[in-house]
Amino acid sequence: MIDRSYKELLKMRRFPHTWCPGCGIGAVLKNVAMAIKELGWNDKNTVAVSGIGCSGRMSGYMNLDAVHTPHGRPLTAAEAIKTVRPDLHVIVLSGDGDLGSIGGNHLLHTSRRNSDITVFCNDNEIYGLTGGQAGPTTPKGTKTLTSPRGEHYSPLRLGRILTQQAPYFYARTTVYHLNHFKACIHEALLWKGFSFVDIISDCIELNGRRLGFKTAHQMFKWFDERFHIVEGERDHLREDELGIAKAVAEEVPQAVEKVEVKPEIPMESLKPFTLEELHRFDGTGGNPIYIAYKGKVYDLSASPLFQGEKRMRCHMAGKDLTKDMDIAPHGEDLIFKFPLVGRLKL
Ligand SMILES: Cc1ncc(C[n+]2csc(CCOP(=O)(O)OP(=O)(O)O)c2C)c(N)n1
Ligand code: SF4
Repeated sequence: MIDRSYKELLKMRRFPHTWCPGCGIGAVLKNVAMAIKELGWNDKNTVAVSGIGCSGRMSGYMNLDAVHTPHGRPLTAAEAIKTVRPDLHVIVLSGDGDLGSIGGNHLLHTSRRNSDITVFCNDNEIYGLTGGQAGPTTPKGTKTLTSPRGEHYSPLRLGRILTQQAPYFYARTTVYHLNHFKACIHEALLWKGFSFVDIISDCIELNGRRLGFKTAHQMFKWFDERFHIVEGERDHLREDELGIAKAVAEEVPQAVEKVEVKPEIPMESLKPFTLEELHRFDGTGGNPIYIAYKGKVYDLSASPLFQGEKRMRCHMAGKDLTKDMDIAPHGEDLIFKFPLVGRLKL
């Protein structure tokens, strides 16, 4: 008997849904709900977040606490939820346009921060909801509403972007390769850290038909021609490969800063300068640039602050800057690098 208990996780009262017949989104929603059910997760411990688009409507059909964010912002909301409620499972259900275009910057940084959320990207390679405009993942040459002679630009390679820096989990699958698709969803949900499932899907009405496909099934066969499944541990995927690329955190060696310990020179052995004498060392007439700080005199002639046409800091040359430095403490680092040449005679 077929187990239909996953339907508890769907808001059945909202059905029939708004998606076109044959659209891949239904398969994404159903299989994510099935995987959540299999893991024993429920509306008490799982939250769904979406952006805007046909795909972005998915969270509204889930019988979970759900957030429907503005366009491009599901990752910000998801990361915030996970931050304040780490006990919850947080999933994002959205489209390639929402996540990769207007939400692209959030994708970079949420993945970089390795927030423990799982993203299901219904990647139909088009802006579906708004009528079939070319989106960030539209393959070059594709005829769309906004590129009737073929898309001019190369697509954003989500797989390359998301596997640049460990740790990462990036899976590519399609709505047609069902067993593979299910396995990717399952593994992504269990991954500790940021996981992204790039689900190649169809928008039959506003992309497929323009490309000449008569049915969604014809598009699925096209996915089968374009992609093949690769098994086993992978750290990267080629563009025609379906699989899981993952890597755990790299051990980044910490740079040890070498601090040069200069021997302390006794004050009495330093050359004494009165304030009047110090004023003469202002860089004019071939003189070096001296500055006094906390009773010691330093030679700042080599400092770039005093070089160049404008010699920007020359008003400070030949002076005792102790009081000025009290309000600019980082200046100490600048001064201490330079040779100590004397002391102030009080
Ligand atoms: C700030 C803002 N810009 C643009 C839009 C228009 N808009 C709504 S959905 C969408 C594209 C969604 O594409 P995708 O995420 O790929 O979802 P699909 O509809 O293909 O499932 C755009 C551009 C918007 N709603 N808000
Ligand atoms: S317009 Fe495209 S993406 Fe939107 S529901 Fe229809 S087939 Fe699906």
